[in-house]
Amino acid sequence: MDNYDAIVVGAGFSGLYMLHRLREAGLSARVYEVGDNVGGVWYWNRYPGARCDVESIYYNFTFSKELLQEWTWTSRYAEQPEILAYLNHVADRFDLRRDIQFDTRVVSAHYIEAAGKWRVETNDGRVAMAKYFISGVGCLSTSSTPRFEGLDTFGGEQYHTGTWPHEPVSFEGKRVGVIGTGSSGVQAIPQVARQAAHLYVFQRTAQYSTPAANRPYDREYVEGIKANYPAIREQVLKSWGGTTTRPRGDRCAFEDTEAERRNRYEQAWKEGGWMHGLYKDLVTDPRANETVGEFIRGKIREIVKAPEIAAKLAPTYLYGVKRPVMDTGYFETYNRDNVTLVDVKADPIVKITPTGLRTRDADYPLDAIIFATGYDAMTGALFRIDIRGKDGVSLRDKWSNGERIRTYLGLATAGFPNMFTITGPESPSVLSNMVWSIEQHVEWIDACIRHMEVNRIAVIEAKPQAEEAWSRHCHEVADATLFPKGDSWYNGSNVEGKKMSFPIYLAGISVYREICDRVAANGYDGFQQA
Ligand code: FAD
Ligand code: N01
Repeated sequence: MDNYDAIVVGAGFSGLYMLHRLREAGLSARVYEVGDNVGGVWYWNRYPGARCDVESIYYNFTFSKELLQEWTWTSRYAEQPEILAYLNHVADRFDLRRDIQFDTRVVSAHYIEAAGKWRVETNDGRVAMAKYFISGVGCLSTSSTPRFEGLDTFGGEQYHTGTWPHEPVSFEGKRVGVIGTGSSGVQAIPQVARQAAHLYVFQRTAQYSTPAANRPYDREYVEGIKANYPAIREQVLKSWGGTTTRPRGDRCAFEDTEAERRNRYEQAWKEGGWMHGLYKDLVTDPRANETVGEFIRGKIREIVKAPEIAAKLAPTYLYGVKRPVMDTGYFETYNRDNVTLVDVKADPIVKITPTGLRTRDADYPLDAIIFATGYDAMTGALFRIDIRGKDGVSLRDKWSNGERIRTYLGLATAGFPNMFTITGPESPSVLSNMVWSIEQHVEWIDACIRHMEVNRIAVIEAKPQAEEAWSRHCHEVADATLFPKGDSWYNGSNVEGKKMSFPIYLAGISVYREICDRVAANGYDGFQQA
């Protein structure tokens, strides 16, 4: 049996940086990764059009000045191959691969109280022990395909955006169906439409999408950013979401006149990017929210030539309560002759057939189906591991399958000693620039582990009262916004039968960092240590 100081699951941004810090602390560590290489999301998501939607210059590590200086992004929103190349560069530069075991899934992790260690079993039947068990499994790493009747009978090609083949895929001359119009679908649809003989988009919920306004970076701009990085970092640390792309508005929507609001929205539409931060009450006041919602619907009506298609594409829910999307030519795609929009709320999917897809009212013959149906998010990857803490209690049961998540700071949960969750539920995670949130968590965990090693502490565990208070606070903050009011993967409503308490801390990354730092400065307040 192998023994390590720490076991880390996942070799995306989280696992890679965690491994680096553990090594720097002089600890032995093992990373297990299902894929055959590093990259996480950027290893798996190779669908056409995949790119980040946090600007590239912010969507990278900042822990190494040298790394920051030597890597140069080529466009505002880097494409998947470039981000994957970056993560491979990080792995090589810090010589990380030798402690990563690829093609290996962690199937269980049980806390053995008598030993004060985690017993971790992998799908090759091997067992390893470690004092620390750290999850870097990702919030969006478990793809979800709805259980459509007849799914297995389809004779054509099937893809999910989140597990795209590594070989080139051509849709040339094919009839293709895309199910799903979230970020992945919206990125893929314009690209697939350019290749396919005919593209059918099966839309259940219309999507608020705003232009990305992607552009190549010019060298001068990137050099300017690099020269200025310390100051930029300071600004980002004070921000709500982890970028300075568009500072959050300090006014309410109705403090401006209609014409002023319109100007502001027009300007933002031209610049590209999300719009929910333009006024400070857009995500708290439904009336304010409606002003930006109606602006985007107006844009859809302007872009899409056929009024009946524009009407189907116009979302009616609150803007921002589903993760807003950024696109490159998404709505324009519906002006093409080879694209058909099928509203599957009005005409539901009945089954997949050997030759295509059947809705209640029609049959669609297809050569390929792309499932852009998203993820079993936030808890999916954690629950696929049989994680058991003290007294054999499983994490899945403790959190009632997600309905009653309880964490302390999103980093730890009572009853699961020496276990840490990078970007775990009830941290800012997916409503922030995740790379910065990952760095913050990794550095906090690293400092906590160093504190334990220096002070010869064997066990650290969140106190139940501390996590109860944190969870309550987390919900209070969320309930003061519109976010929990929508159906989205944030609360699991995209996955049949799933229900989740709203699992994201919404006070912003700067407030959150201060709280985490204070907990550490106070000797890990809220944790019991032995
Ligand atoms: P991941 O990258 O998801 O890596 C987790 C790894 O853990 C995976 O490789 C997985 O195979 C492995 N794993 C899981 N379970 C096990 C197991 N049991 N055993 C072994 N290995 C396991 N965020 C942003 O902030 N900005 C963006 O622009 C952005 N774009 C995105 C685009 C896409 C298409 C997607 C899906 C997500 C995007 N995200 C974005 C969110 C993204 O999740 C994070 O930015 C970041 O990549 C997460 O890194 P991670 O290492 O925490 O998780
Ligand atoms: O997944 P989603 P995603 N029948 O859950 C539909 C990140 N990301 O992969 O809304 C028919 O958003 C579902 O419909 P509905 C980002 O955080 C970032 O697109 O549930 N349709 C929806 O339209 C993002 O938010 C980028 O009614 C069904 C779609 O499938 C997150 O990952 C790019 C259905 C799923 O949308 C997830 O995005 C990609 C059914 N039975 C991803 N079930 C960037 O740009 C589901 N749908 C950086």
